[in-house]
Order: sequence, then structure tokens, then C-alpha cells
Amino acid sequence: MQDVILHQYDSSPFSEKIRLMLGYLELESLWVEIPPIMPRDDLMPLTGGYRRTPVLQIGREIYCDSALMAKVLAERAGDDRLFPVDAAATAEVFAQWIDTFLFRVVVALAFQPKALAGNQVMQDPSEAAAFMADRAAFTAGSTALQMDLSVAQSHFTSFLDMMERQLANVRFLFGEVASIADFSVYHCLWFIEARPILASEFALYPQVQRWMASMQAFGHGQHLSIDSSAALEQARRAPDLAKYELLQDGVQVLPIDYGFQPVAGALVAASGAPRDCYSIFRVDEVVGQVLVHFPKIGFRIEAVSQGSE
Ligand SMILES: N[C@@H](CCC(=O)N[C@@H](CS)C(=O)NCC(=O)O)C(=O)O
Repeated sequence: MQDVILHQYDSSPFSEKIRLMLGYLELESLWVEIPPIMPRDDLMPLTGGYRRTPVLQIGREIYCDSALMAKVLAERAGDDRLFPVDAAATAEVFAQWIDTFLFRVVVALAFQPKALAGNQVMQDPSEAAAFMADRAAFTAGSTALQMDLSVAQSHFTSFLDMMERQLANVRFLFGEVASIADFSVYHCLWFIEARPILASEFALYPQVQRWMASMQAFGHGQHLSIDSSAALEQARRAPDLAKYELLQDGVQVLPIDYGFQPVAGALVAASGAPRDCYSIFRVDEVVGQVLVHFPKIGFRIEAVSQGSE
């Protein structure tokens, strides 16, 4: 069986969502610690340009976006708790709202001046400048991660109030078992909790704290660290791709909200690919054939105009 490789970095909340899911599903994995800012020279041959974090690799197949990774991992574990059969669509739509709207709220809180004051990267002026320049390039052309601090604060408080009331009556958000919804909320709250100066945000919410502790207890599963060159090698040595049918050549896929760095190739229907995703076939000079999968929700596909590929 081929290894599950997670390309991630320590402080990334969406990475924490997947790390915790690996623990919940009791899946073994290999982790590559990628740099928090570009360049990521060993990742780009795999993704073909996609630079959001995390990225999941299995052989020469790449899964972009944590929403898609959750499906792939649940399927691999043969476990339907993340997508409970009688509430899969509702849980998924809820998670999508959290991963976009609530994430925007917590980004505004986590990057407010008082929170940055305690951040190690921001202490060093040249590291801080490099980080800010990287994120400006990353979010160019998008306002999807921007929110006034006062708006973010009031939405965060209202959200915690709702969570607290519900969690007084139930263990997890959709019942007695944790689902995809819990993992989406968890990584957003983890992002805030990780900043000591903001930790008091949770003081008035004992049920939320109890729920956070239950989530944390799932752990990260058995995992080993590997370096990025070993991950490239795994792709290079992986068996050929399963059968695929060419649907449309000359396309590119990119997120609809932020991180507009496209991945170009051919749209294919691949056997074994998850449902409701775009599978892009590319041939890379470093690793050869690669199939890069994106969920349809949150991404768009378009023809590449001549000369832009
Ligand atoms: N919808 C994406 C969001 C991913 C995302 O925004 N990740 C952040 C880090 S947690 C990111 O990519 N930041 C810029 C970077 O790492 O290059 C997902 O679920 O994977």
C-alpha cells in the first residue's frame, strides 16, 4: 500500500485540521515540513503551481484542499464518521462555511497588532517583511481573507456563544460522534488558542473548552517526518497512474476565493478519483506523470488562453 504523505507546516491551521483527522481515523502518515513561505521548490513539481497548505500526496496523485483530503482519508480508512450517512451534505456545507467565513474571522483576530506582538516571525524585521511580502503575493487579486477587526471580534463572540449553548447538550456538533464539521471549527479555534495573548477568548466558554480537549485527544496518529526530496522520490517511483480518459486538454484550475495560482494541464476522468472533483493530468520534468485533484466546490476550471500556459 502506498504511503500517505502530508505536506504541511507546524503553525498552519488547515494542516492541523488534517493532522488531527489522521489521528481520528488512525491512519499512519509521513509528514514533510514545508517552508511557511515560498519558494517551495520540491512541492511545485507535485502540485504544478498550487501553493495553499496543506497538500496530500499518495504516490503520483496529489489532493488539494483539506475538504477533498478529508474524503480521501475517510475512504482510505473505510470510516464514515466524518461524513455521517444521514447528515453528510449538511455537515459538508457547514464545514465549507466554517473553512471560509469563520477562517476569515480568525485570520483577522490572529493578525491583529496585539497578537502579532508575541509572534516570533514578527519579531525579526527582515523575517516579518518577507512573510508580509509572501502573503501579499499569495492573496493578490483577492479580498476574501480581509475583515475589520471589530466585525471579526463580534462574529467570533457570537459564534462561541452559539457553540457553548449547543455543546451543553451534545458531545460534538452533529451528535455523539465527531464529524467533518468539528474538524473545521477546531482548526479555526486552534489558530486562536495557539496565541497566548488571545487564549482568554475561551475563558467564558467551558463547554467549548471541553469540546476542544476532546478533539485534541484524537492526536495526530502514527507519523514519521521525511524530507521533501524523499516525497519527490516516492512520486517518481510510484506505479503508473490508473486508467484515465481525456475530457479536455488545455485547462487550468484555481481557487475561487484566494491563492489564485493556477494549475494547468488536461482534465481527465480517472478511475479511483474521488467524486465531485477536477482531476488534472500533467507531466512534470522532475517527477513525470502527476494527477492533481481539486474539489469542485471552491475551485473553478477554465480554458487556458493561448500563450499563458
Ligand atoms: N480551503 C483551503 C485553505 C488552505 C489555506 O488557506 N491554507 C493557508 C495556511 S493554513 C495557506 O495556504 N497559507 C499560505 C501558504 O501556506 O502558502 C483548504 O481547506 O486546504
